Amino acid sequence: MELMTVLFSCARLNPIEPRWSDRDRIVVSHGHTSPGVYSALASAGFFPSEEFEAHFRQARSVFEGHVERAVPGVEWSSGNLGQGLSAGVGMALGARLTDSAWRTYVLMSDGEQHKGQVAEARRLAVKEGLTDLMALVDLNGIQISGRTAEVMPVPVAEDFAADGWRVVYVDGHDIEAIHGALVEAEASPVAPTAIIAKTVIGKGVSFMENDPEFHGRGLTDEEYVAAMAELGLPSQLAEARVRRAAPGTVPSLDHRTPTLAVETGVPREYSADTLTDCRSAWGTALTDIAGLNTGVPVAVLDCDLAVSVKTDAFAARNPEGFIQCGVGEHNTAVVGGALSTTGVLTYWADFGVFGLDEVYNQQRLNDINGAALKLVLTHCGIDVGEDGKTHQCLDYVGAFRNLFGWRVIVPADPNQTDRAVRAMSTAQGCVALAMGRSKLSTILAADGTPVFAGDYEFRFGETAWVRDGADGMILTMGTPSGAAVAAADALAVEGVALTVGVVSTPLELDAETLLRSSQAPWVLVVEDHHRETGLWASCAQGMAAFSGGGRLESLGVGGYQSSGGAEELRRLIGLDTDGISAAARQLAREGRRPGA
Ligand SMILES: Cc1ncc(C[n+]2csc(CCOP(=O)(O)OP(=O)(O)O)c2C)c(N)n1
Repeated sequence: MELMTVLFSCARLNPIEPRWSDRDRIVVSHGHTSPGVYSALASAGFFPSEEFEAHFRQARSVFEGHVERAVPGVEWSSGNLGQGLSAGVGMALGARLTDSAWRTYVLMSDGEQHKGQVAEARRLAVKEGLTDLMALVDLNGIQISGRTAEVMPVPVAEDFAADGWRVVYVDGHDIEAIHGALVEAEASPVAPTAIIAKTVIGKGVSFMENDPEFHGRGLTDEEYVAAMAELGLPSQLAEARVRRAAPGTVPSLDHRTPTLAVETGVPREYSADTLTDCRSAWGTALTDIAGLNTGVPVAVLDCDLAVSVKTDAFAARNPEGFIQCGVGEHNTAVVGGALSTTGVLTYWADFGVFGLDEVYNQQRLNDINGAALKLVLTHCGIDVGEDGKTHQCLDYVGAFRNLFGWRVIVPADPNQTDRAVRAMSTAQGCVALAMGRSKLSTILAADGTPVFAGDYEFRFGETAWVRDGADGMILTMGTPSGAAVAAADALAVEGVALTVGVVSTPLELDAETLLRSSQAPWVLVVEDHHRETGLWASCAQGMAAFSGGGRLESLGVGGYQSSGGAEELRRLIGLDTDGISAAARQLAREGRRPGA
């Protein structure tokens, strides 16, 4: 309480304008300390204290059990321990990249210091020289299961010091000492500072002090009255209960990150005979955008894969915006999310398995926080080179399907990649762009011209209808799109006319796509993705909603695959032109399912 009270009263905040752009950023990493945070915010004038006391943890109240960005004064929704310091690092980087003077403070607990992500964040803070960043660690020695020394001993101060932080010890109940430490750290910015505050849990209430039982247990009415008496404060139980029955008056703040005025420039064109990878098209579009936007800071995060994910050219041209985070994906995901809320156009490029699968919960929290991270996932599907199954991200659509806000784009060729990069850069919220590794041909219309060039505009939800035929339909996305078109062309020679739809946003199929799928005699979904959770699943759901009667088959990835070249693997599981042709030929022969 003392740490929070001092910090929320001394930091540069504006309760009248909680999102004032130059405010100091305070991240509460131990989100379960919400009653303390709400008390301190109420004391600092953000809302009336009675409001949170009455509506704490009540359904539809903004005062959730773990702090939420929708509450005035709360900077980052937290509660999943071990992530707050990363959010603070992101915000401190934001101050540097936007040339702002805010300071960033992270309130932390001791139990969460065991988390590996905390170490990743500590090191990045030092490496980036974030001297305006401060961690205030509540060293109370107690966590849910008992004494921290027994649950998991962690040399908290030594860890910070070993990673290069300046460490200051204070008595966490001494208001003047806490204030003095804050002032001193601000006056001599030589390193990020950790204030290690020794505290006693339940301080001031004799029967609660230092007792792990009260870490998470609420008080009975009798205990509450006794505790308040010991503290010399009036009991307000009856009044609070009356107020709880009335509606709360503190509205939620819009927690979504506003879009930035980003200049996207003129798209690049890849001609009919170009053979290149979508990764390179992304890297080129990125440097175009960075070059155009001198007024909007652009940051690119990397986890030691810049050459593979094609951000090396950006790094060479914009070293100030290139943040090398090392092999620390959990930290990077949260740094990126938090940084994206500070007025910095933030990209993170990584392999699909690392930028998504490795950090699923971090990306979920970025979504909950209304962040605007632009995530570029390369090496998706089995298209990873010879790395084998540990590196095959087969759920880049399916995993995001579970997160309500994330949007996913799966471009089919370098032309579409270029346009998608430009579109995602101005899109609201978190967007992922998922692509494979190998070089792809340009998708061509029936007349031989590139489909995704010229007048083509990327639009979320829109399917590109690149072939038209009444005998059946192939719906595809991403890497195998070219092979799917080639298969349709091969069948056309045999007298079977197929429609081919190339989907770019598999989680948001438009009505036309669903209607046409429902009306086709059969639909073969071709995707380099887990065959039951990607595009096929979207079609199945959509067609069910349209009560479609056609036959829906999937040609995707049915299990973890071995190492091997992309061509070789595609041939093995039938995702090459021959395999797709064979599957389509079979469906054309069988036609509609009887009764459909
Ligand atoms: C990643 C994660 N794992 C587990 C929990 C459940 N949890 C909530 S509070 C808590 C103990 C926290 O102890 P500490 O970090 O020392 O905080 P404090 O004692 O200050 O409350 C745990 C394990 C969580 N919130 N997040």
